Amino acid sequence: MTDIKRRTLLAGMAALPAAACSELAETGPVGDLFDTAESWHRTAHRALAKRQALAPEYRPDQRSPDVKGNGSQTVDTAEYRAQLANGFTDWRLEVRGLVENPLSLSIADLHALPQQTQITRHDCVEGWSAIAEWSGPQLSILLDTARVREEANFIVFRCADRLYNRDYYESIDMVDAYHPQTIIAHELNGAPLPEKNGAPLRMRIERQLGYKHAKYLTAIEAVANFDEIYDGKGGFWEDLGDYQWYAGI
Ligand SMILES: Nc1nc2c(c(=O)[nH]1)N[C@H]1C(S)=C(S)[C@@H](COP(=O)(O)O)O[C@H]1N2
Ligand SMILES: [Mo]
Repeated sequence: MTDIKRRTLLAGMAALPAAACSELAETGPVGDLFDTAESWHRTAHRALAKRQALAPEYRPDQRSPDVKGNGSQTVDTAEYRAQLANGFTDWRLEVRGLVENPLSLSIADLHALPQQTQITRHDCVEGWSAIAEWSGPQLSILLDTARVREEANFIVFRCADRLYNRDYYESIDMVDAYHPQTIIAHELNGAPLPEKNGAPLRMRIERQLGYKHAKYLTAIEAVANFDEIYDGKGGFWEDLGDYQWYAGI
């Protein structure tokens, strides 16, 4: 609840002796105020509950034969080639920005965390989907370990690749960041993430469309707003004006 809503609700209640509440709350102006705050709270709670709902999960036999590579299918640098050739032993994932305890993690560090496996459907805004099994630690574990500061409102994902001469990046709010199915995937269908699907690390944000699922992940950044980040709209496609920031499904 916002401070203004809370104050409005409390002021409405304090204006009356307790005994008068039940009669007046039905009809008078105080009742209207109380009803408004009540229904606001109910609506907000329902909206939040909807955002926190789980995405459907599928059986192994429902998996698609392949998940095609879309957008970038590799990172076109000598450094990435070298990393791919040596099994990404030098890849680092940073957790930084508005956090008390910045992290720099290797792929082995991510393997050492509790793992989650989920079979979900990827929906691309271009009109195709694919069901696949993804594994990796929950983003919430990293955020809790890094201790995200109170001022942070969004989580930004930085990627190694460029598309149309721009760095790919995306962002989500804290509801999706702490959603239990939001994971940093290092495996697809039980094997290390293929190059075309974002090796060695990519996001799975199961309540959002495909373009939010950042591939070739290099850093996770907690921010208050997007003012300092590229064109300030919170993502690669958003900056281009092609797709909306909120891509909930
Ligand atoms: N770094 C990066 N992440 C990305 C993209 C990209 O081009 N670069 N494309 C996005 C889009 S539009 C989709 S649909 C999915 C595609 O994931 P896939 O290649 O595993 O099918 O990745 C998303 N994440
Ligand atoms: Mo997409």
